[in-house]
Amino acid sequence: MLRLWGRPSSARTQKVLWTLSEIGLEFDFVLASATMGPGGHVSKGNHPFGIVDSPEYRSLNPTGRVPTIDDDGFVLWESNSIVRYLAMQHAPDLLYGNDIRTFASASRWLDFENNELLPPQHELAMHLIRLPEAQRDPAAVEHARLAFVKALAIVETQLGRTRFMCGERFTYGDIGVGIRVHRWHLFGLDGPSVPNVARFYAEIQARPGFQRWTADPAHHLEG
Ligand SMILES: N[C@@H](CCC(=O)N[C@@H](CS)C(=O)NCC(=O)O)C(=O)O
Repeated sequence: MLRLWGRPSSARTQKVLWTLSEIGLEFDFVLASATMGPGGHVSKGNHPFGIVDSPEYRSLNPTGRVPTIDDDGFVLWESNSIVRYLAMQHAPDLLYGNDIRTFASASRWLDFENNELLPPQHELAMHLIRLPEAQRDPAAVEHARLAFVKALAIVETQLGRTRFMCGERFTYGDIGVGIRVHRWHLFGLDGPSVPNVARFYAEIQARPGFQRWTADPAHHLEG
């Protein structure tokens, strides 16, 4: 059976969890992290899930980060590569219409999520939630908020042209953006009106994969 190492509060792990759920693959989920544990972030004195510092895990993933998968002996890390692999190996029709250009378009939006939406949102998570209050910086929050809003405008424009990020049907390119839109909504910060994003957000919230692994606010707001 496929095995996944990660943690539920990791948006990168959630990309893999949501993908697995869309496909309907059964898997073992091994809780692993150096920075988060059952009680929250280690900066608040909590014990981490661990595993990632063990020689066994490092032999699978030398970065010591999550997520990692083992699919019947094929080991892979880097969340976006895992999502692409799962789509190609297990569900090309479902996740990109078995079409190379749709695959490439979805791959682009996954990279955009990683490069443009993730960095400011990571800053927001640290300075709004994860760091001890004395270390939180309102200027860092404002800087990250503006950077996120700028990237979100690009998503808004795309969703004004197409129902989903890559056209009229759901693809794996919607997963990364979908998680960031959800987390942004939960943060409750000021931002411009984005009606196309709102329509998209309502659509993805109806998907069982979103509901199972991404919806729970605790996976975004606790740390
Ligand atoms: N580029 C890597 C980054 C992996 C990464 O930074 N993962 C975070 C969780 S989102 C992590 O391992 N944090 C430390 C930990 O939880 O031990 C990927 O996309 O998989």
